[in-house]
Amino acid sequence: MDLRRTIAIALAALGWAAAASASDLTGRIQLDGPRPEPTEIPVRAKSSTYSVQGCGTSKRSPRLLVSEEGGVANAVVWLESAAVVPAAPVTATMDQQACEFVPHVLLVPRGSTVTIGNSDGILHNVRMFRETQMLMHEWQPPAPQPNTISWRFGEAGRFLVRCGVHAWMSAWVIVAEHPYYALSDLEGRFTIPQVPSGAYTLRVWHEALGEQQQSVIVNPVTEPIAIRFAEQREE
Ligand SMILES: [Cu+2]
Repeated sequence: MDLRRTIAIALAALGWAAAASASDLTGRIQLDGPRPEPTEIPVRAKSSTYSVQGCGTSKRSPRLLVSEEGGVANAVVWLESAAVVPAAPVTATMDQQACEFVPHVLLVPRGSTVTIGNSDGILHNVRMFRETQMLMHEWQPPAPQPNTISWRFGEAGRFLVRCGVHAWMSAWVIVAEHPYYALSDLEGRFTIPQVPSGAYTLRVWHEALGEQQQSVIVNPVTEPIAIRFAEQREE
């Protein structure tokens, strides 16, 4: 085999290895400036018809959770330009506990089924919206009565869940169209696992801070990505 042919084969093998390699993309969402004070919301039902028993007297808004080091929780991070390969659907659970949806943000692949429960001893009223369109409106009797609602998410997108009688109760179901999505933890850290090497547009959405995007090159030596939000939007 002549040298030129050997080199050509070696280069082709290297190129294949680079294209086939995948690595975790990690990073951190950070809010610059002083840590915002949590917003306290007084607990009051829509009317005296509805109970707030077990809800406490006030709630901390879950909309913007910032750690002592400035890390932002519950930001959704995804690679917009990633090839659309479906992720396997799952069955996930969202519960109502002490008049809060748990978790506040739930990330699932498209095609997944989410079961919304009510562990509280009072009536809740689950409503789900996609932008301004209301997709669901269900009364949920108190536990221990059977009271779960299941919903299959056939389309990707962001779905807002609210309770119609307890105004502070809200949550999000984020339905991902491919596997390259992640949710930031309480320290603002995220990991998008096993991303094929290449150039992407990284997008970030947070319900109180808005959206950002930046270009990223993913390869086995990519450093953790820092994403900074500069200011807090109005509640
Ligand atoms: Cu409620």
